[in-house]
Order: sequence, then structure tokens, then C-alpha cells
Amino acid sequence: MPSLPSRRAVILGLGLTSALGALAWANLVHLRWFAIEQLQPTMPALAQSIEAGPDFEGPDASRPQLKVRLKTVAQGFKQPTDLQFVPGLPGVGVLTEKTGAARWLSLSDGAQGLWFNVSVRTASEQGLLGLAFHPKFAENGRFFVHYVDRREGRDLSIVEEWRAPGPDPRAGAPKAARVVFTVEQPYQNHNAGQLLFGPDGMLYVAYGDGGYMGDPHDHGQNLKTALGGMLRLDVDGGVPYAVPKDNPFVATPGALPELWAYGLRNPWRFSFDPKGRLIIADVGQNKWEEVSIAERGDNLGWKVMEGRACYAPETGCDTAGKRAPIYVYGHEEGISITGGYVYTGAAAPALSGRYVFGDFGSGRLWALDLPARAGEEAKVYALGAFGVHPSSFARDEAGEVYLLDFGTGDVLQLVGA
Ligand SMILES: [Ca+2]
Repeated sequence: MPSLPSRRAVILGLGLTSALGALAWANLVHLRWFAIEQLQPTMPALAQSIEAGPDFEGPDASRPQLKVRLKTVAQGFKQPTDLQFVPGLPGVGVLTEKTGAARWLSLSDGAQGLWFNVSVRTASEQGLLGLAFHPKFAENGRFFVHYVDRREGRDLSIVEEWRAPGPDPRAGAPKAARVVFTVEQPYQNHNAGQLLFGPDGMLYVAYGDGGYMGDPHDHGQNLKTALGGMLRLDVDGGVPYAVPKDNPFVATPGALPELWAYGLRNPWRFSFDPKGRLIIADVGQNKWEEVSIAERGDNLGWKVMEGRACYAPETGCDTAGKRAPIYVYGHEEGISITGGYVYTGAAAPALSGRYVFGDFGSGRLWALDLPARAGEEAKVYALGAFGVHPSSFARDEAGEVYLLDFGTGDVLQLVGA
């Protein structure tokens, strides 16, 4: 592993000379307030190095606190967007970079290498944004990527199936097999980007509302578009996929039958808890970041609601039929939620059974005791503010949780203090 430069210096540098690459990403912070044409994005400033340990400030000071440390386990990546561990290969993962590279890494010996490249658009929140291994990847070599590219003059979010020559990414490059699903993106932000197989074997794909700000086309509440929705696809039942017969809107006239839930603004990251429940972290507009447990057919509220508050109209909005979040935090604590995973590993016992997540802008991390039922309030624990910009979390087969620092490109493991 290369020697570790002072993280504080690295982070300060981000705001000065080496920020060019990170700037585009930070649009997700600034697009809330400015038109795309007026963007002058900067990486949010961080006052804290991770070696110094976390700060418990603001509301965190009076919350129950869990003491964890961030341990650097891999370095050398640029603008990481996702890390998925390879089924059946403990400690071996594939990390995606915003600009289109997918790299394999081995945590046991620090080795890493390029697996493949995909051509992507990289403006604002576009790029190579997610990867999901088929549950039977070890046998069939199938995996899926989510990226944004320009085709025939339009920016498209593309879900694409790829095929690896074998069960170990270190053994050879894969090939693109077919496009599975596309949707045109009217703006360069809120492209969401994660895709993930559920415990039911279905492929879930999240889309933001199409972008700009305030959902100008009302995609969130529109059942006719994938934008603002969570899709559920059966990639084993047809080519390129089949619509599962038990999807909630298959019998609704005019509705997109692929939809599983809707009313989302920018569900950048989501995951499944050990009970198989879908946990969505939805990036907010001006005031509220939120975590929800989403059930079949749920309307998550946007843009009628932002978090638990009315958004349009600002007062007296119609809250009927909207699934309430289990947790919200305001913009005094952060600006852009990054959803994580339920921790089931051994390195950080304080996190056991708890949903770990954070804020991209402020570097604050938290854990939740998930409630018994969707819409009930979760109990929160503060992990404190670290000097990181978490673009994504990752979970290995042992249930250990990692964080990708978009600023430094480091992969950090959550361990006990
Ligand atoms: Ca919501």
C-alpha cells in the first residue's frame, strides 16, 4: 500500500487545486439552488481529518453515540461511485469510478487492476454509477451496470448486462452483452444510479426525478415514467428482462409495469435489510434528507412532500397515501444523504444489526435501529463527523461495511474504536 499523505492536506487541497474532478460531483449539492447554467460548484469544506477521530457537534452532541473508527483498506481510486464484492470470493471487490472505469481490488494483498471501461457522460451527476453481480455470478458470469451516455443526441441512463469470462474478475475482462433498460434524462443531475438484486432474485433499479430542481416535470408522482421511481425487473424470466407478474402496477392503465415504488427525488443509494426490506435513502431538496422503508407499490411522497414536510404546496399538502420516512435530518446537519447498509459484521460490534449511513457533504455518519414497520420512526445513533465525502457504502459477504471517500478515492472500513 502506498504511503498515506496527510488526509487533512488532501482534503484542503480539494478546495484549491485538485478539485477539478470532484467538482462535477458536488453539483448534487448546488443544483438545489442554482440553474445548471449558473453552476460554480465546490466541494464542501471539511474541518476534520479522520485520524483525529470524529466530532460530535450540533444535534449529535445530545444523541446516543457509537464509537467507531475509519480504517483505510484500499487506495488509489478516483471518484469512486460504487463497490460491490464478488460473490464467492471473500475480500475481492469491483469498484466503479465516475468516469467509466471498473477496477477489481483484493483487500487481503492490496492488489488492484482495471477490469473494464465503459464510455460515459460525466457532467454533473452523470457517469458510471452502479454495478450489481447476478446472484449466480460465480456460475453464469452475469453482472449489470448503470451509467449515463449520450446516444443519438440524448442523454440516456442505461442499464446494461455484461458477461465475465469466469468467476474471478482478476482472470480476464468482461464484455457488454445487451442493453436492458434505458430512460432519457432531461437534466444532468438526479440520475440516481444504484442497481441491486433483492432477496427475491429480482433486479431493483432506482431513478431520480430527472433533475434540475423542484421536479419541474412532476415525474415523482407520475406512474407513467421510470423517473422518480424504483423499478423491479426479472432478468432471468426473459431477454433482456421480464416484468414480474406481481409488480404492483401491472394492471394499472397507463402505468409503467416495471415500477415497484415511486415518489422519489434522487434515491442515489438503497439496500435490503436482513429481513429483506427495501431501505431507500432519498436526497432532499432544500430542507430534508430522508431514509424510508419502501413496500410494494409505495408512494414515497416527492414532490408533494420533502421528508415529513409539505413541499408543493408548502402548507396543507395532501399527505394521504404517502409512505412516511423512518428518519429525516435537516440541512443544518448535511446536504446530501448517502444510504448505506445494515451492519452484520464483527469488526465494529457497536453497529451490529444497525443501518449505517452518512452525508456526502458534511461527512457525518449515523446508525439507525430500524423500526418494526415501514413509516415508524427509527432510533438514531451518532457516529460523528469524519473528514470524508462518502459517495457510497459497501458491504461484503461477512457483513462488514466500508465507505468510499469521493474526495481521496480511499476505501475505508468501519471498525471498532
Ligand atoms: Ca419522501
